[in-house]
Amino acid sequence: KDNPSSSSASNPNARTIEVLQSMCDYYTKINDHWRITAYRKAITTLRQQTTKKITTAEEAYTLPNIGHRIADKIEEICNTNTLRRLNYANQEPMDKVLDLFLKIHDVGLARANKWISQGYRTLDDLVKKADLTSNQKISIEHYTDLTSRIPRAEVAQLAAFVQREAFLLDPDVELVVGGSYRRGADSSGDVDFIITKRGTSSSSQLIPFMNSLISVLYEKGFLTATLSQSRRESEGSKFLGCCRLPPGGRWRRIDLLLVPETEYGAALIYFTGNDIFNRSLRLLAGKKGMRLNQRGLFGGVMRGKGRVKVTAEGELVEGGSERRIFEVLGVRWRAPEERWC
Ligand code: DCP
Ligand code: MG
Ligand code: MN
Repeated sequence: KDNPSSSSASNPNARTIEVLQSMCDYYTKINDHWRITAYRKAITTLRQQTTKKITTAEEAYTLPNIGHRIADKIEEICNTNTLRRLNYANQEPMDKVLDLFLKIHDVGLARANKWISQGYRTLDDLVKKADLTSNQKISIEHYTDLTSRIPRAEVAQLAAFVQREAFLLDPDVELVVGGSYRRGADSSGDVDFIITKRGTSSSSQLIPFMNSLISVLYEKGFLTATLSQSRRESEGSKFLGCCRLPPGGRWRRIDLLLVPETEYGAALIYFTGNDIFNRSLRLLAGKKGMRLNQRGLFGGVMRGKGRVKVTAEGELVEGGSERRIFEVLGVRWRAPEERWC
């Protein structure tokens, strides 16, 4: 950059290269591999233009390894001597670093800000200098895969893989993909399975099945990591992990949630979302003196004059049927595709 030794000092495109290099440095800081490569290639091309100053986007675009976006930037640099985008990037670089860190599994605002205050700016900084949990390491190691959206068709393939193995273990177990997939999304952040079996009234009854399923899925090379697994009924039995389509598919996040038949409807509502829709249903339940959570719709929770709280949660009004919960709440049935908020 401030290095006059190379041919860049005499290159008519020196200023353009300098500004592009600042953009490249910025993308390096936030680990945007794709853009880092694009900028590096464009800079290499410009370095080779030792006799002609490239001033228009049109000219730039005819050169090798310069795409439309960077071509436009080259024209902007020639017209204004800088880039608006660069000023913006330098004003809010920490927001970008924060976003980068917050996408790591088990990293919240406090942790991310602590790392920033310790001077860490890239995933590489974290790997080399920070004290990481094993989940954080996994999540950084497969950062690009795990933060990419999963195309709907791939969610369907992943689901079919799990459903097949589950059927072989116990044909009476039902597995539904909830989350954004059930709402009809084109792509999902993860695969959310809701698992139940007729005749169950406690999720602990499904734990032996879940343990067998997890071992089989590991044996088949489908599961690649366990991020957390709760076995106590009070926590709701669940498995959070990573998987891939064997052989060699991209790493994806998968959640398995075990629910007894008696709570299936409430769990379906909760894990289908979206979160805003859930919040509004809960609010509505509250207004009607009821309480909705992922285990059921409870009544008798109004305290005070004339009404006594029956149990910690109130008495169960409905848990098993999604449709019944809508009915009791007095709201029109909304198909999952209509639950975007
Ligand atoms: N959920 C919620 N409140 C939260 C987190 C989750 O109500 N704070 C519910 C609603 C979500 C569902 O759980 O739809 C699944 O959570 P995900 O984080 O997997 O979200 P989605 O599946 O909706 O979206 P994505 O495609 O990003 O996975
Ligand atoms: Mg999801
Ligand atoms: Mn999820």
